[in-house]
Amino acid sequence: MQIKQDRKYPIVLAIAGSEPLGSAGVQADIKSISACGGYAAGALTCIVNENTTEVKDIFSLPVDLVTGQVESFLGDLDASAIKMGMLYSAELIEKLSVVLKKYSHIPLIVDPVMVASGGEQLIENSAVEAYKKYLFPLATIITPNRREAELLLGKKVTIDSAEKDATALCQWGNSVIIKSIIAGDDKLEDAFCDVEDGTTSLIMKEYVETRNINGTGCTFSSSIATFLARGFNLKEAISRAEEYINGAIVSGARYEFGKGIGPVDHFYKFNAH
Ligand code: PXL
Repeated sequence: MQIKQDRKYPIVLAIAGSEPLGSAGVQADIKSISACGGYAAGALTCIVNENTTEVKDIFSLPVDLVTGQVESFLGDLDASAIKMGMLYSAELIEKLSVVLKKYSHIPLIVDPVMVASGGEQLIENSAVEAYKKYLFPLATIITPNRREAELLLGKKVTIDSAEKDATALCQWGNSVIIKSIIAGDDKLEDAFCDVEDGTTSLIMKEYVETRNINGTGCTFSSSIATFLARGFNLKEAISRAEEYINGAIVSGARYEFGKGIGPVDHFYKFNAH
């Protein structure tokens, strides 16, 4: 039988770090992309030694190896979206931006990974400015959490200032969603600014009582990347990604996992456990 070979995967290339728990980093990206209907690919930037209670060490891979992987991949394959996770150094951010500039037609989702869910710093100090100078101008959307947004803006982000802060974080020509701003006792809100039409909105989320939030940022940004890769517009991709991460957190809350911060349940729509 002759099989037609004209189908294209919605390929999402995650450029991110690895950690052994399968909760965060490229492992979380691959699970999230797969669960949301994309073809998951990954180029590693660093390897983190951690368990659920602490981040013990970070080994970054040689910059030329990281940029080389991305160049080889994109020179051969049409990615439908690229997601950037933990990059760690200013040098890597700058050199990757040189490669990615050649692929500006591909939606680029930049999760500016700076602090782990447990509060540990995951980035060199000089890298914060490098994000602004080199990567954000190339990004379709950036997805900082509240603490990362505060580091980027050099000010506190509260629910009263959230929409203004989101607008300020669009200054490089990118859209933004600031995640998990505290909005009262049992509420968190995400602040979204769509640079295309200048609209801002607050997305209300129910607070889920759980320690299992390691990799929520990776999972959410990969989910946005996948829905963009599948052809949804940004507003629709955000709304689908919000629904996906909420389900994964609620389902993951039922599991015991180590002594510290555990994972979300990426495959909650499919699993039998
Ligand atoms: O969740 C942030 C994050 C991203 N990438 C890697 C990590 C972590 C947190 O631990 O290890 C590789």
